[in-house]
Amino acid sequence: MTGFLTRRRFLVGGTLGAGVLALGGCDALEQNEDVDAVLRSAEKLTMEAQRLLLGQGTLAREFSPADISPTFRVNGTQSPDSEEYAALHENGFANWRLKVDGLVNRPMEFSLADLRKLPSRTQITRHDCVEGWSAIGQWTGTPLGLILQAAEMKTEARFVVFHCADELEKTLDGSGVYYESIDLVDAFHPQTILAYAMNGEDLTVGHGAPLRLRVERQLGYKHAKYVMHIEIVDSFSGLWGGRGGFWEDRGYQWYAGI
Ligand SMILES: Nc1nc2c(c(=O)[nH]1)N[C@H]1C(S)=C(S)[C@@H](COP(=O)(O)O)O[C@H]1N2
Ligand SMILES: [Mo]
Repeated sequence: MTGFLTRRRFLVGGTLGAGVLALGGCDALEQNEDVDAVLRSAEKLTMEAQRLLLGQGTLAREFSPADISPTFRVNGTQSPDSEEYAALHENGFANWRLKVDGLVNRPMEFSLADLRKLPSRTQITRHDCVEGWSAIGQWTGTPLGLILQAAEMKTEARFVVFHCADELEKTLDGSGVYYESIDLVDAFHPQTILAYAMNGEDLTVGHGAPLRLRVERQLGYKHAKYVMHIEIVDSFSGLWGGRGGFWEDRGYQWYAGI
């Protein structure tokens, strides 16, 4: 039953996106062509999401507000320590831009305000860390599929890579930049969102401000925090250790299904 309601909510969200588009001349939307392009493709995404749901679309379990954990641990990086990130944080991420490029016909850029104008999805899910702890939280953000649809991926596209602002330990080839990747099935899954809010508030630095991935059918380390740049690729062999993620390069599974 929960699953049914969840699907409805997502599909209603998509319809709403097309509705917003019909308003056309709204001032707030004229600022960024990339925002307009996302809205134009929202209806098509709804159709594709529906097909996905009728096919193999298993949803991660969703919970009620009463289930939200009173404390949600901050894990891995607590705060990226680069000067660039500090400067972005200092003025409330007003100068932060999410870049979307790689194997796309339309490279795009979004401010946080741009993302907030797009149709959003809110979900209460359980986060499971490979280290053995779990916590339930509510996440709100932009469906990743909306962004990818508008960027028009090329036919060679196979993976979505998330480049993050932080570095952890630098053990391999001198770099410890955090990054992650998922395939297109997970990328277009209705619960895969770029979250800018947690439990109804702006994402904190600890939890990945200003934007973090939620990919609910996989373990915690796939949920990249501090996402700065999304790159569409046909292979991740050329990136860092070549296994598709910071922890994957250090021996963890690339597909971390729960
Ligand atoms: N950029 C970045 N993303 C990251 C991490 C990190 O250290 N850096 N840690 C991962 C791990 S192992 C987990 S369990 C979750 C923790 O998210 P939280 O701090 O919001 O609990 O973020 C994941 N994403
Ligand atoms: Mo984790």
